[in-house]
Amino acid sequence: MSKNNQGNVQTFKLVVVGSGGVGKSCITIQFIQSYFCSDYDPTIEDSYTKRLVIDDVPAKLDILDTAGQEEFSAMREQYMRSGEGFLLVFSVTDYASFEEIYKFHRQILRVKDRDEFPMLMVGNKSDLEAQRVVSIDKAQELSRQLKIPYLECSAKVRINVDQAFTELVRIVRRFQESERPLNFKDNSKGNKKKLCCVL
Ligand SMILES: Nc1nc2c(ncn2[C@@H]2O[C@H](COP(=O)(O)OP(=O)(O)OP(=O)(O)O)[C@@H](O)[C@H]2O)c(=O)[nH]1
Ligand SMILES: [Mg+2]
Repeated sequence: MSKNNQGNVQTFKLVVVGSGGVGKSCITIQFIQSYFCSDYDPTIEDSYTKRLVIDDVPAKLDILDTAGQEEFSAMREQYMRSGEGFLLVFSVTDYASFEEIYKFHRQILRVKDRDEFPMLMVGNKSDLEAQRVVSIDKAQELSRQLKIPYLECSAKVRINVDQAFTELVRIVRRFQESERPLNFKDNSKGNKKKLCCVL
């Protein structure tokens, strides 16, 4: 469904989570403003909006760039409650940030009280190949285990940045589609088959 009841473009509330320093703000700023900032300025919380067309359907993205630093972790539950889709970001140069993905994943499912929820795992800083400590194999193993897709990106050289956000929107759309009550899904098929039972 591209438009809501008022005929407006559908808004997607996306949240970028992950440990401190993995590049959440750089990915978000690269996506929104098309530049890379090499200074590290820890985030408390920033929000951005972007309108774009994904698979021929207009969308408005409300993106929340969150704090990775532990001292702000008390704010997590609140943004997890309102998020409709999550980018789980780690750095391929920081093994501890990769291990944290489990925790973010588990906390989101707990807050949502669900077995699955729209998420995409992102391994950032793929430009720093010489400093890589998380192999693609290892990341894909976790991706299969958590049942969420995996993408490697570089905010610095702008690889897979747009893809991360657009893919997440697709995941959210598929999820919302599957959540819709059956009778709203497709009215074009006419009468549903009647159930019959043989006595
Ligand atoms: N080489 C390289 N450096 C990156 C990349 N993305 C981010 N960085 C650098 O990593 C540092 C941290 O980036 P941020 O985007 O501020 O990290 P963050 O995840 O937002 O950190 P918090 O706000 O504290 O949670 C900065 O010095 C960035 O320049 C990348 O793709 N490649
Ligand atoms: Mg930040």
